[in-house]
Amino acid sequence: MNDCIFCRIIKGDIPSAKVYEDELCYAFKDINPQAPAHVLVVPKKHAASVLELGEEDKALLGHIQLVIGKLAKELGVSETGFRVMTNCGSDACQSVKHLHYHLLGGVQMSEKMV
Ligand code: DGP
Repeated sequence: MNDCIFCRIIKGDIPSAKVYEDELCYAFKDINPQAPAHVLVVPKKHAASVLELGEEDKALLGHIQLVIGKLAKELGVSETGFRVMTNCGSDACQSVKHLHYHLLGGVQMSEKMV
């Protein structure tokens, strides 16, 4: 989508600090990091959220989970722990309408989720 900022990042039209890329997904450092390690993992296929994905996307979603684990190791947070979250919709304050997973680590986090 031309007007989607993450699609434009994936295409290279907008610069990003890339940490990983393969045929299905792209990962880059969050512009406004909330933790020492804060990476966004996004599918190359545009979907606003998981609500727009279906059975045909099962392999893609599984692949992203495995990439997140690989990146957690590469970022050095797999031993200490990390958090993975995706915001969906207004109550969750989703600001970019392209499915993305926040990978956060490198700091002791709170037990609170909201
Ligand atoms: P969310 O609130 O879950 O939709 O988070 C969107 C995240 O995307 C937010 O943490 C900031 C990040 N972000 C927004 N625009 C850009 C950008 O142009 N570059 C990078 N690297 N991150 C961005």
